[in-house]
Amino acid sequence: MFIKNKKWDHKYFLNMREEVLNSWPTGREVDLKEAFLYLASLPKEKHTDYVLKEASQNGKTLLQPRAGVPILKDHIALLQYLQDEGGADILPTTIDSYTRQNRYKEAQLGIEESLKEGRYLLNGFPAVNYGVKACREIIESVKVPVEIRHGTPDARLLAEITLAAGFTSFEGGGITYNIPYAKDVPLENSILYWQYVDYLVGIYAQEGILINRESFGPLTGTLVPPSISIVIGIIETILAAEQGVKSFSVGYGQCGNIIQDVASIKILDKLTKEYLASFGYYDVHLTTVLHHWMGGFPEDEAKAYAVISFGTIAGAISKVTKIIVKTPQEAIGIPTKEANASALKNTRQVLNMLENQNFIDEDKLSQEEYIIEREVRSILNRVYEIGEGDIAVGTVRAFSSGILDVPFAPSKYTYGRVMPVRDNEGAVRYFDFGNLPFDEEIKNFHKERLEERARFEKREVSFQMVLDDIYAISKGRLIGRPR
Ligand code: 8ZB
Repeated sequence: MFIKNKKWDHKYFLNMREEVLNSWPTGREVDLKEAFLYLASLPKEKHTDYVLKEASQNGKTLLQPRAGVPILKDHIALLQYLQDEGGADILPTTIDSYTRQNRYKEAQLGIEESLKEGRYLLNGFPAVNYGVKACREIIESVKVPVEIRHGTPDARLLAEITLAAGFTSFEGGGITYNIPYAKDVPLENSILYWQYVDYLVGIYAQEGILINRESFGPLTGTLVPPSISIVIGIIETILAAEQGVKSFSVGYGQCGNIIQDVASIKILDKLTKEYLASFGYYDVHLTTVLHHWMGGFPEDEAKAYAVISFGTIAGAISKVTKIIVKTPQEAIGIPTKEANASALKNTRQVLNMLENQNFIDEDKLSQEEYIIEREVRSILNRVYEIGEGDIAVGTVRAFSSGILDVPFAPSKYTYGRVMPVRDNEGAVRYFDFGNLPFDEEIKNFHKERLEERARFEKREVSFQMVLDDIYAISKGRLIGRPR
């Protein structure tokens, strides 16, 4: 195995960097010394880590939309609208699919054809093609920090260009931007590419410039059991910390049972901090992120708002640091700027109304926290063991043997046996544990919960239940009950 969870040798980084910066012309625009000065000259309000710190200290929840169009001036106007009209606290720049696959020639054609035809032929903003200088126009046109959001197994060049341009947060990770996004990129490769990104962020940190890194918690967005998402978030945090990252956000996708969602965010925060410390990383600023429901949405906009608001409730009660907001047009595709801003306002209203309210049954909450925590520890401790003390080695081995698994993932580098289903209260449980290293207490807990639902619905626990659950929310329910 060629990867290890070990801080890179600087010469090794510099050698690879030559190759990365020479792989597309705009790579040569990157000048690190000049970039340090540029980032240091930005007002603190444009630094994601500063804004996150202010929010977590004041118990405030920040809002961030998704947005990206291929024409620079349109992209700037879109972000300004989401900032001024929607009240976004952190802005995004969502990258197009060609760039995510390092297909910069096709992205270039996409820009040119979009200009010619007067409509967008790319599904996001191709930042590599625009290069450092053009990207800085974005940063200079808005008042809040901007994060790069994408889905790229190999984001080395994208990171070089956008960090130098003044984007102060960068989403992704070797696991979360591979397993749900690619079919045949070996996990070892993507972990290596992301160590490069984290090492680069570490170089900025040495200059006093804290770039925030964010893991993509929702994974496949399809009934991912909380413990799987949490384990992977913790691993990506540790891999990043080893390379020198000092500001990290772990994420979680709304599942729909409020108690489970609140418990998950609390355990995500608590255990990530605990494992960071136990691995000896004491100076990483950690924050949490909630993604509104990532599965299928109802087409009806009023119903979609209900799904969104429901997620916001869990975010408010768990005091999550940031919410990534879905829109009423999710079922249709990329939202209009108006729909996007409306969703931000809807989310803000729910958050404001829930300030200091808490109506969660503490017994149920601690029972849920207890089981999630036990599951996370079971998996993580086993990953560490089979990695013989190296979490990167353990991760690769765990994915090939099913000790770690992600449901419905396209990647052939997952075992692909684990299967989720909802219980009678809509919490996501395990229908098939695959090879996850759970003891009888954990397994029985899930079995009992599923039997309770089976009795209520007067049918067997079966794969049909799983299918019904996958479509339930888009059809107006949480649980896929028989008709
Ligand atoms: C994995 C993330 C999927 C979500 C949204 C999708 C979906 C993708 C853009 C976008 C606004 C874009 N998304 N690309 N939203 N502008 N360019 O990410 O709709 O909700």
